[in-house]
Amino acid sequence: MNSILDSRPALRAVIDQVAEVTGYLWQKGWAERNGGNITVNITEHADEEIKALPAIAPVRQIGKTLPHLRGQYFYAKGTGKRMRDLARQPMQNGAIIRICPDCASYEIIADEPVMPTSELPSHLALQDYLLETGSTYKATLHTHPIELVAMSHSERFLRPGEMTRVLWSMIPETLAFAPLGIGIVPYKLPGSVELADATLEQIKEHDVVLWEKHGTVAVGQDIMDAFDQTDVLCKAANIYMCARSMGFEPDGMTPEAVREVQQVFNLPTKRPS
Ligand code: 2HA
Ligand code: ZN
Repeated sequence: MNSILDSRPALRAVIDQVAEVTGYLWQKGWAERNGGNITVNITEHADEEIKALPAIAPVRQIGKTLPHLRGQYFYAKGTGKRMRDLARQPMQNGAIIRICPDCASYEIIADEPVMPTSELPSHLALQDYLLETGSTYKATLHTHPIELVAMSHSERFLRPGEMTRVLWSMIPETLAFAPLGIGIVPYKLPGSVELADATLEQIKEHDVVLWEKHGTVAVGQDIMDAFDQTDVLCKAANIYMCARSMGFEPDGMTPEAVREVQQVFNLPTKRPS
């Protein structure tokens, strides 16, 4: 079967990277069944031939009007599809969509009529914000990282700044690579517009957003970058968990050591929030 990727090596490379990352998500245990979802803005690869492609499924509503998305193209994981299947067959477990001129609906154009992720409102709200702010980020990743979700079951870690403070203090790299920390969104219905709105507010000031008792959302230059952001924070949570399993509350780096890393590496001197 013909694929939109045929004779488009640059677009194929983007989709190959998505497939590589979904393999990691499965291996890490973050992607049970159809858990998690991905969008990548591929508009820069939309040549005249792609722009002329007709819709292959009826137009569907996003649930939000997103004014910066007019005419933009995205690869989106399919709803109900497994990350581990996507790793082998990205175009059978995801699709290319085009945002319609009303900025409130979309159509699928390739390769197959695979309906996009149930979390499309959240993903596209973030993509709209990235375009609005002139960001070069293209990818959004929602996944279910075990240790971070476990921490979100504790009232202590839902307090503003507390989870960021603890994670930053586990290992200097967390601070260096996630200098804005992790933002918390109180529990909301998966796939809802309320969840999308709350996520957007938190991503403005954080590297990664944690949905209480559900999962994370990250944005990045590409999907590998979004994965790394999540992985760095999950590593810190894992160290915290290992210390607790050994029977003690970890001391954590001192506030002075944290400030020193912020200064030496020229990081934004943000207080945990
Ligand atoms: O795609 O993870 O939040 C399944 C989900 C919904
Ligand atoms: Zn989810």
